[in-house]
Amino acid sequence: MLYPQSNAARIVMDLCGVWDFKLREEDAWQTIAVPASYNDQKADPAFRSHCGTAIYRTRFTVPAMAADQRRVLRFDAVTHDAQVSLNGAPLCAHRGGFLPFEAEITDLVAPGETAELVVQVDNRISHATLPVGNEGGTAFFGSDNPGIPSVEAGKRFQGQINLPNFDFFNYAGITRPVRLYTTPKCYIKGVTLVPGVEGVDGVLRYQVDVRGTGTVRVEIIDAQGHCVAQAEGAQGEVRIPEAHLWEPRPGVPYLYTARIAFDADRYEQTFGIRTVAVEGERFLINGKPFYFKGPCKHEDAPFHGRGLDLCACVKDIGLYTWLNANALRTSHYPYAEEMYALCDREGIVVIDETPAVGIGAGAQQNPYSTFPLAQYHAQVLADMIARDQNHPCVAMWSLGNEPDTEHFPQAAYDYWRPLYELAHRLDPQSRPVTLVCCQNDYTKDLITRTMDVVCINRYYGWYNLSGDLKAAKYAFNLELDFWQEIGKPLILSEYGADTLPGLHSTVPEMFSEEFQVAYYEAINACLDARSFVTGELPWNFADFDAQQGPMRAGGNRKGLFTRDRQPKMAAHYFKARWASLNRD
Ligand code: E8X
Repeated sequence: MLYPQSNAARIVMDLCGVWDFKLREEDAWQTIAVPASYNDQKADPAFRSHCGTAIYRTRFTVPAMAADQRRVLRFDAVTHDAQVSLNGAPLCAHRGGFLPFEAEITDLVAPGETAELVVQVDNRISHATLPVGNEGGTAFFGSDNPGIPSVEAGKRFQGQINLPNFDFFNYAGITRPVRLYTTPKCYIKGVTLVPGVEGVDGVLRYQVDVRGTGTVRVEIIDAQGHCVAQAEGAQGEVRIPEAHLWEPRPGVPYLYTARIAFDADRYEQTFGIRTVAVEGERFLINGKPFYFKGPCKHEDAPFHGRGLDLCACVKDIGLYTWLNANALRTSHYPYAEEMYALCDREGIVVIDETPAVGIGAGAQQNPYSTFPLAQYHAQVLADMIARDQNHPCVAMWSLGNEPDTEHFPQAAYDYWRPLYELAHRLDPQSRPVTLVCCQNDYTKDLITRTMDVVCINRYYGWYNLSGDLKAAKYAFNLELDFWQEIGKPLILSEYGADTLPGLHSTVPEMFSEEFQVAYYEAINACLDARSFVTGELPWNFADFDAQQGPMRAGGNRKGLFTRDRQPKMAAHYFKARWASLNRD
């Protein structure tokens, strides 16, 4: 699904702004900002605890200048499920809160006519959603006292509530832009670009999916605006003499533009000439070993919640540069398209992750035979790849985060291996694929070791061997001995310590800034001693909001930065480390 583009042939009308809103049908209309999560926009506690549908409403008028064009409504993301109606009639529905969907309205609203748009947004999570919600029991890190009559009665009194099986606030709403865009009747529906390198030349295989009849013309425009190659036909290959490669930071992330014409339609797709591969224990970009260094993130900011905040995106990527970072993982869901475009421009390598987090229910329940997810998960993976496939910054796909891979190892293998193969089949660039593994009994885990890159989240010294960094190093090295034998590149895809800014201790103890630095020094010493380690992704870039509970004091505090992006000591530590870290 192409990102909306305003040009000589197309119009984009932004429908963002202040809409009407109510949590329940019987409520009075209130104001709400779009795009943004609704949860933090009002002081009403119901906005944080709501479980169910909420209702958005707006009106828009189709411009007369769009008279002879296709007219399409596009929602970049509505979290989690959407039912959309136009002038009181059902228009479309979408399941899943992190990928775009659209509906053509050409024959439904005439130019000059004003239409009413109503969006019902459902924030409920369960064993059938991604991310996963618990059904009964508690939320992630929740405390439970099973069997105590008064507690059981209290749970019944609670009625239906969301129980996230994940550690981030279950933000909801119209979280990314809503637009009305137009195309000519004969139009460009999709663009697939597969870059390659031959000697000093770039080679671009392309495919343009069109509707209608006509000739496809492609011009390749360099960063200086010069046409350096051209081709005709809906698919083909163009050679770009002496191409400038897209290089991750601190290299030059050089971008070209494919300028496409089809009948009266026009579309411009930026791309980069770069190659990505895994060879032995190395991750290669443009044939050179690449070491991932950069914190995992969340889409999380004050007021907006998980809603697109372009200023926060620019600020955050600027802080990645400040950190001397070169990579990020889109934990734990596909981010807004604007973030990938920023990473393309800034040379930040992205591990693009599906919203498959929380697939597990402990040793007593096999999630792979009881959570109805497999088909839906495959669809979400396909939609994510289709959306993000042309971004040079995307170097690897992550099928999900921290599923149960130890209690039912064969069932886990049978669930995840087909998704691994599907990702390789669907991605025209067949990029490396991983699955981010939770702290577990890695000797029982059959699937993690089969990925192109082993990604493990490990919290030695925090969630286990808490505060004892000597024991943490000893235990982590024992596990690294195991992975050494597997012979795959390994990324430590999460490690971290909750840290209260301003809490200091001469003897580094947990939650102090000194401990956070000492923790990273200890674990990084283990990584530095292993040649098969190809990346370090601290958890997390910044403090972020999470489900309240006895383990969360104002959210998850493992940030290198505070939630308002002020550096803790660990941010300065990594800035210095990554400035001089020359690993390959
Ligand atoms: C944490 C992180 C959480 O925020 C992230 O979304 C997934 C968790 C640690 C593993 N990984 O809690 O800060 C929790 C293991 C439980 C023993």
